[in-house]
Amino acid sequence: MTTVLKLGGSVVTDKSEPETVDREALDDAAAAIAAADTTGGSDAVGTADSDGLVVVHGGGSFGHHHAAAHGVTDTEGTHDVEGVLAIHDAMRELNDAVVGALQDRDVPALPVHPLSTAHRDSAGETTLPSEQVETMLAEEFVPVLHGDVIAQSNEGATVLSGDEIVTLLARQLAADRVGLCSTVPGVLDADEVIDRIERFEAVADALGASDATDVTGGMAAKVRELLDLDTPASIFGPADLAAFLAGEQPGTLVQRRR
Ligand code: IP8
Repeated sequence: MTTVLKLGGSVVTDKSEPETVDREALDDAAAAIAAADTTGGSDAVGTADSDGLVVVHGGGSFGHHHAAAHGVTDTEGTHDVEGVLAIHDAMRELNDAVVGALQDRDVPALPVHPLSTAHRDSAGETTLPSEQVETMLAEEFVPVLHGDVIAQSNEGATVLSGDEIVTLLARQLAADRVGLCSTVPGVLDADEVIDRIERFEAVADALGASDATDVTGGMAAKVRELLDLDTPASIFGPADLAAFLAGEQPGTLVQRRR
């Protein structure tokens, strides 16, 4: 069983204070991961080589304000090397905290920094080689990736979000499960968690998105990308992380009807 889990930046950081880890929330997440079988378990499915858990985390109060300060987005790049390093260093610091919290709970976590492995072409197509992650999984480590800046042809460097990493890895690893742990308990329709999403059009109104193009980003963009995956994806809050890792489907299940 291969699982790709994203810990949202807002879950593990205090977004009201620049570069502040939410230690309690991070430790709770690390404890839930430590209690789960991260090596795939005896009922593992899929190829033995890729069994296990991959963790990806977002930027929260670390990457985003540096990216904004340097005018860098996922499409607008910079050639200012100090700016690129400021964003990357902030994300590396948060990654150190996440890896450290997992190691403190005896989870065999190892950092993977996308700046050193990924790139984009001038059309915005991202390449994130997964062999390193697959080898770590085969050796029973838990790779921990993060949203980052990466080199992009003709743009200098642009932002690679944790969400894009999740969808790229889910495809490349042929993951069995995807989980997005966010600050909300699922995709909400007037404060009610939607159990299951099979078509974007069915929830476009609730997400405040247009049927045609998604210009709102946020939850609407997440749902669209997850619907394009073959892998079932759950969106849930921190209180449901242990249940997700135990194999349940808390929050909202996003899976296109095929
Ligand atoms: O929070 C963004 O990752 P996200 C990372 O998953 C940076 O969108 C560098 C701002």
